[in-house]
Amino acid sequence: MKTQVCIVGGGPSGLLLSQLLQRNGVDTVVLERQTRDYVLSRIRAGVLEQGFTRLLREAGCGERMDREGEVHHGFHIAHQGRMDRIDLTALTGGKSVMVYGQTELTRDLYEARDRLGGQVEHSAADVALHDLTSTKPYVTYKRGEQTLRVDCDYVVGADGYHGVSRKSIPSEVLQEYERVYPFGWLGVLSRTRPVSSELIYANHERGFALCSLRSQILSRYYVQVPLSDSVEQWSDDAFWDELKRRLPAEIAANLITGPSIEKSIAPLRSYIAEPMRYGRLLLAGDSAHIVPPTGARGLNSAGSDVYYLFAGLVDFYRKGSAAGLESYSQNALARNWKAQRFSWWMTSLLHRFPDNSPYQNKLQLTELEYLFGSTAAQQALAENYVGLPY
Ligand code: FAS
Ligand code: PHB
Repeated sequence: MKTQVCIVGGGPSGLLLSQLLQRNGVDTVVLERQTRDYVLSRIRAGVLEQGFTRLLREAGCGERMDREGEVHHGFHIAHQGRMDRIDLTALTGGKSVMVYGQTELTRDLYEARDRLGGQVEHSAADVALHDLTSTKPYVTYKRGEQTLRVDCDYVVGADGYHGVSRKSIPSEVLQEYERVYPFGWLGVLSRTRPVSSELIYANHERGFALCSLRSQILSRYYVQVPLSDSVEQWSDDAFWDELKRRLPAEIAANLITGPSIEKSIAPLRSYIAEPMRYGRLLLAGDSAHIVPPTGARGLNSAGSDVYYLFAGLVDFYRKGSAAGLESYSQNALARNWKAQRFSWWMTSLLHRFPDNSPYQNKLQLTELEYLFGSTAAQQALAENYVGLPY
């Protein structure tokens, strides 16, 4: 096969980029290791910033999101027995976020690729990248016993943290930065009415909790658990009881529980790799960076990577200018490091760190006191949560 841009990974990053490029006359092939059903079975992000929703609309994939998604103007932080609200819209001069599940937007992207006749190769095994420092890179992959080859101008690695793309950059070139947290998030999806119309992030001495949602009949809840926990240890009843312990009494009393339709533990890590470009390989999304989900930055950071890549590749093919691609790594890293900072700050603010000293625990509670005593501090939180400019 010959194409202009070969994209490894058919998650939201790879699909959104291929859709935007094809709508602007750039030919792509997407190689996805899993089946479409498997990709759509994963429950992940839930909050989209305006930059991401704009990109989805530009890709012709915003219609169901605008119909079924919920625009949120604020969220709550429960701490020390009280609940305070972050008024995102008032603090950011009118901005808001969209609550619409990653699973749904990925489904919308797949259906849009189908309508446009986009080429997405599923069950592409043993993907390997070749000649990345030449002007004629290529990608091979297996379908059954057959080895196929895709010749292209550029390879985009949108294959997530465990993908092959980042690992194709020589170790002497790649600089990795990482912070692993001593806990994970146990998440439950349930067909129940959400306990609150807006998200509630809870700092509790037993650990962090989050009340989120996908719709008015689909709730998403999380509790912080030790890394040593396994999902088998957590019955639904044990989860609901623990969640209630970590919420203000009046909220816990209104919690509607029900059977979990998905239950999983996600480890938390902060990770970023530099550079995000090596020769004709460009990394996007989780292949280059991971954040703890506390700040809802994960999928949204993938969005700005896709935006920069889309603009740079269209300029390359339409105007013959590689400037956007030359500056891609620098621009994407500048915004991603700010997402790393905010995600680390929100995680440090809201989680119980087992090795914290009493002094550090008091400092954390003081940080919350200061936050809700200072409009400037709340503005700083809000501008990051709704998304810094691209
Ligand atoms: P993805 O990992 O989504 O997609 C990469 C794709 O590449 C996958 O489909 C994979 O099958 C494929 N692939 C991997 N290796 C390959 C290979 N060698 N060849 C071909 N294909 C290959 N973010 C939030 O904002 N909020 C959350 O609550 C949240 N929860 C999360 C929970 C979990 C368990 C995880 C892992 C992430 C979570 N995230 C969350 C972050 C998540 O939403 C990511 O930011 C988002 O999936 C990034 O999308 P992609 O970059 O497309 O990577
Ligand atoms: C979610 O709904 O899955 C969600 C929302 C906000 C976060 C993390 C996860 O910060």
